[in-house]
Amino acid sequence: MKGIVFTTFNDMVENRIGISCWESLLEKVKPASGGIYTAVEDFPDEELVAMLGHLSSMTGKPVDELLTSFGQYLFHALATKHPVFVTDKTDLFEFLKSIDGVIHKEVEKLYESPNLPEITCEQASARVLLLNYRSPRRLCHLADGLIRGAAKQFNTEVLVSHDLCMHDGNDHCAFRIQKVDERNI
Ligand code: MNH
Ligand code: ZN
Repeated sequence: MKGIVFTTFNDMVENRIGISCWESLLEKVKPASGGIYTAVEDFPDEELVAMLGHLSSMTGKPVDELLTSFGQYLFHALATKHPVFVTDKTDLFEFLKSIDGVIHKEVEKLYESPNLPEITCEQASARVLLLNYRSPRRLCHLADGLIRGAAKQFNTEVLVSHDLCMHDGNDHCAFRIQKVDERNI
């Protein structure tokens, strides 16, 4: 996982909970980096997973829920760092359809060999987009948060359901994203 994911996780923990929480995560996980993460370097996925586990024990919130909150926070950070991807599109569904073929293609050039998921979209109707997620890292709850972060960015109220999940033995996760408000269609 690229350092930007870790630096953003560090920011979220420090801003939402406090620096002492981040320090205790470092004491428990003892990352080889000592907690000094740089944006384009790679760090072990296991470190993030371990930190989420400890954060879950500390807050009493389930890991999946923490990962979804983190996805929303991460979306905001990525959109701030790379504003062109969000200013380029006016509609949430058009944006989500551009992740695989445009955004993550550019990410391949900006970050050296990133570990990106495969995202495919199918527009089922004017108000419904089906989004499929595939990744050996099975970070679908992060994807859920990123989708919600994107919806907020585009001022679009949505209902998101996670209809198939890799954690239940499926070969991919399927999300159904429904626009609630007529004005966004
Ligand atoms: Mn996207 C990982 C960039 C929007 C889903 N994404 C990453 C990584 C970068 C990144 C960088 C880290 C790669 C690595 O660790 O090696 N993503 C972006 C940017 C935008 C973006 C710049 C928009 C701006 N990403 C989205 C959206 C989704 C998404 C929206 C929602 C479906 N991205 C992911 C997921 C991962 C990821 C999920 C985690 C990797 C994985 O699942 O294997
Ligand atoms: Zn899933």
